[in-house]
Formats: sequence, structure tokens, C-alpha cells
Amino acid sequence: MTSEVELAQSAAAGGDTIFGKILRKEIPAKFVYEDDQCVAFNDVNPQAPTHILVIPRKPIPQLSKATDDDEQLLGHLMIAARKIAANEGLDKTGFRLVINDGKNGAQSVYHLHIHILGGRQMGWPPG
Ligand code: TR5
Repeated sequence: MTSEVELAQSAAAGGDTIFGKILRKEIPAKFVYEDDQCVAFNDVNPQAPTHILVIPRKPIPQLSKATDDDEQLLGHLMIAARKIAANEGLDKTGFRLVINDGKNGAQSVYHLHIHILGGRQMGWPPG
């Protein structure tokens, strides 16, 4: 099976992504949260008992391509992640948010997303 890192190394920025298709409901996905600026759904390849992706409706390809004009939206994504984590009961035990950026960051889907990971003890440093 292709590893996430191999996927990330061959992924390219630009164009539509699988997350765009999910947003437009061309691919079915159950949203665990949605509002006017973002949606959240379970990761198809979970790395923890809870693994949810929060994505903006605006198709920003990666964090390093966000602009100062995205300040409100980026804050909104963090607040949404906090609410989703609480809905999942993760506020009692702790959780981790991850944003992978670009090749060395192991990003494989070029639509900005925050990973919410929880339900187990995390290690440090990340791989
Ligand atoms: O490596 P980055 O940070 O880009 O994370 C991309 C994440 O998208 C990975 O954790 C993948 O498991 C996840 N992913 C990929 C697909 C997918 C998904 N999560 C939910 N649904 C998905 N569909 C329908 N298709 C994917 N290719």
C-alpha cells in the first residue's frame, strides 16, 4: 500500500482536489460539523481513534498560500476544531491539531485542512 509520505511526495499543488468534490457533494461524505465557512468529516485512513479533517469552503491549497486576508477564516477553523473536539469528548483528555504543508510537511491533498487527532496518547516528536 502506498504510504502517506509517498502520496505526499507525488502530490502537486493546483487544481481541484478530492476535498473540493466532497464540498460540492460529488462524493458522499458525512459531515460531523458544518457552518458557512467550513465543513468537517472523518479521515478515510484514521491515524487515531478520532481523526477528523476540518476544511474551509474557500479552496486555499495550503497554509503557506493563505494571505493576510484569510486571518478571520484561519481563526474560524481553529475555533471550529475546538468545538468539534469538544463534541467528540476530546476536551477532557486532550487532542492534537496538525496542518501539513507541502512536500516536506507530508501534505497529500492540496486543499487546506486541519487534522484533529485524539482518543489515544500521542507521541513526540512526530515522524
Ligand atoms: O497528508 P495530508 O495532510 O494532505 O492529509 C490528507 C488526508 O486526507 C489524509 O489523512 C488522508 O487519509 C485523507 N483523505 C484522503 C482521501 C480522503 C481522505 N479523507 C476522507 N475522505 C477521502 N476520500 C473520499 N478520498 C481521499 N483520497
